[in-house]
Amino acid sequence: MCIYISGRINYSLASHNIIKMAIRQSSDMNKFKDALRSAKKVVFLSGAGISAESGIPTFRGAGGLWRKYQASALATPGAFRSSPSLVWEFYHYRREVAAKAQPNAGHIAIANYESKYGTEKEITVITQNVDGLHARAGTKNLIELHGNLYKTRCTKCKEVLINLTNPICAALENRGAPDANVVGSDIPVKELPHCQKCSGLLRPHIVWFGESLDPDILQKAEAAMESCDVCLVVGTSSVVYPAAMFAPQAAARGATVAEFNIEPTPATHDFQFYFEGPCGTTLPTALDG
Ligand code: BJW
Ligand code: ZN
Repeated sequence: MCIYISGRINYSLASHNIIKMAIRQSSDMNKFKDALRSAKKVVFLSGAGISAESGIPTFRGAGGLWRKYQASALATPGAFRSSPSLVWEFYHYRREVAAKAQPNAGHIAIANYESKYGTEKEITVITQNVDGLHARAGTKNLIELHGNLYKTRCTKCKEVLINLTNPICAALENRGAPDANVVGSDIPVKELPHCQKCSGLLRPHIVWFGESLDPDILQKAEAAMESCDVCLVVGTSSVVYPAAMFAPQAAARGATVAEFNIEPTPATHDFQFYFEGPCGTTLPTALDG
C-alpha cells in the first residue's frame, strides 16, 4: 500500500511489508523543540558538515580533493597496499588540519545539551567523523563509527592505540602537501609508523571503503538508533552505508527525525523536520531549550 499526501513519504514496517505513509514535512522549530523536550532518548547522527565550519573540508563538497584524489580513492585497503606512503601522507595532512581546527558552535551546542540534560535523558552522539572534534567539545557518550585520525592499528598484531604525536614519524615531517602538482610519494615502508610491540606496519584506525565496521560499535549505534525518540541528523550527505540507513529506519518506526543541513540530501524526504542552513547556527537555536 502506498499513500502520498504532500510529496513526503514515511515508511512504516508492518510484518515485513513496507507501507508508505505520507507525513507533512515541517521546518517549524517550535514544534521540533516540543518533541525534543518530551524525548527520553535522543540521538545525534553527525557527518562531515558539522566540522565544515571548523575549516575541515567535507568529503563530497568543494575541497574534498587531496592532490588529484577523492578520499574514496585513498581511503581503501587497496590504496594502502599499493602505496602505504601516499596514504600515510594523506592522513598526516588530515591529522594536522584537524589538530589545528577548533570545535565550532554546532559541536559545542551538542556537548552543552548533553551536560544540561544528560541526567534526565539518554543522549548519544553517533558520528561518522574521524576528526575528534565532538570529544574535544566535551561530548561524553560518543560513538565514532568510522574510527579516529589519532588512533593507529597494527596491521600484524591489530593493537589499537591513541597516537597524538605530530609528525607521527620523522619521515612524514613536512609531507602531505595537498597541492595538486605534488605527485606520488616515496617514503620507504621501513620509515613509516611501525608497531613498538611486533614491528608490524601501522595504519590509521579508520574504516575504509569496503571494510566492515567494528561489530561492537555498530551494535551500540544500532541499539541507540532503535530506541531513540528523537534523532537529529546533522551535516551528513546520507549516502554512505550503513550509517545512511540509520535515520530513515528510525523515522520508519515512528521516531521524530530532524535533519540539519545546508542542502537537501537523498534522505531528506524520509524525515519529519528539515532545517536548512549551517548547523553552527541552526543547532544552537534548536537546542537552547
Ligand atoms: C553542512 C554544512 C554545514 C556542509 N552545516 N551541513 C549498500 C549499498 C551500496 C553500497 C554499500 C552498501 N553497504 C555498504 C556499501 C559500500 C560502502 C558505501 O556506502 N558506499 C556508498 C558510497 C555507496 N560502505 C562501506 O564500504 C562501509 N562498509 C561496509 O558497509 O562494510 C560491509 C559492506 C562492504 C561492501 C559492500 C557491502 C557491505 C564502510 C564505510 C566507511 C566510510 N568511510 C569514509 C572514509 C573514512 C576515511 C577518512 O575519513 O579518511 O567515511 S567514506 C566518507 O563518507 C567518510 C565519512 O564518514 C562518510 C560519510 O560522509 P559524510 O560525513 O556524510 O560527508 P559528506 O561530505 O558526504 O557530506 C557532508 C554533508 O554536510 C553534505 O550533505 C553537506 O550539504 C553538509 N554540510 N556544510 C550543515 N555548515
Ligand atoms: Zn603490532
